[in-house]
Amino acid sequence: MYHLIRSLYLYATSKPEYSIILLGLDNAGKTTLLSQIKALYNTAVDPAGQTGDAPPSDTAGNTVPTVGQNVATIDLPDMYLKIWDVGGQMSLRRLWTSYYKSAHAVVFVLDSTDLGNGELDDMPRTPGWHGRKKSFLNKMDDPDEPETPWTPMTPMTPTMLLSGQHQGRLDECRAVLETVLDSEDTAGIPILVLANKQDREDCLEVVRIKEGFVRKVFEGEKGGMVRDSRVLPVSALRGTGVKEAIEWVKSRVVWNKESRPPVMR
Ligand SMILES: Nc1nc2c(ncn2[C@@H]2O[C@H](COP(=O)(O)OP(=O)(O)O)[C@@H](O)[C@H]2O)c(=O)[nH]1
Ligand SMILES: [Mg+2]
Repeated sequence: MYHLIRSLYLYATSKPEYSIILLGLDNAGKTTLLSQIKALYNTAVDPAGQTGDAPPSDTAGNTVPTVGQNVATIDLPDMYLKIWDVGGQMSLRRLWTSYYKSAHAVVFVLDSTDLGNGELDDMPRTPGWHGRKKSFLNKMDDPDEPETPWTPMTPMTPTMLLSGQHQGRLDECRAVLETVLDSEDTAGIPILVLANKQDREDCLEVVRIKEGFVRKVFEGEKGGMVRDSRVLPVSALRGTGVKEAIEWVKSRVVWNKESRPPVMR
């Protein structure tokens, strides 16, 4: 009888916990985003003890490059969201795979000011291309790899060089996103791509990021299976769009709970 009551009590008081991983290149704004999420959700208590809307944090952008991981759990009425910010520097990216199996969703953060014009080469073939496209990340391991992994769709002109119009870290970003999509442990889990730093004047518009970059990567040979995905504009620094992003993640992890069940807490 005791056990039955205890189980009923635990059932009635527990909530599902879903894990989310924040991925993206270093400097994309992952740590800022996590601080902003904490500010918007965890301190949202007004003097009457009621949960309300907290103001965005002014200090969320005071970050240092992440070594190791930051983690925060936000306590929502119907679930816990445990959000992992794992460092984005090249040397730390290989650790990401250890988080994939237990993740219920991936949030991939892009720096919208570091993607050049956002145009990917449709057919990224070089003269030595022989039927496969190697990841930028594996290039150094492969002696057969042609020297240039892919050529830009719009060749650089002297005017572009002088005006500073370059591709930013577009190719690196593509390679990293492809590696995430290519892993069998992320197969089928929802992926939210956040076009961050939309507060900056020099940012690339979200529609160009969506059509020019994200769609091509998702539809490319490394895009893998059809999956639940979305591209949303945010400013992690100001907090704009952050709640919409969390709402999308919340609805999608619930949708996908049959294939990746939450942990009950
Ligand atoms: N203007 C602007 N700057 C941002 C935004 N998000 C992050 N940053 C800045 O970008 C830099 C890198 O941010 P950080 O969160 O450390 O990136 P991480 O390496 O992905 O964790 C910091 O100087 C942040 O203040 C944003 O939305 N707008
Ligand atoms: Mg960081």
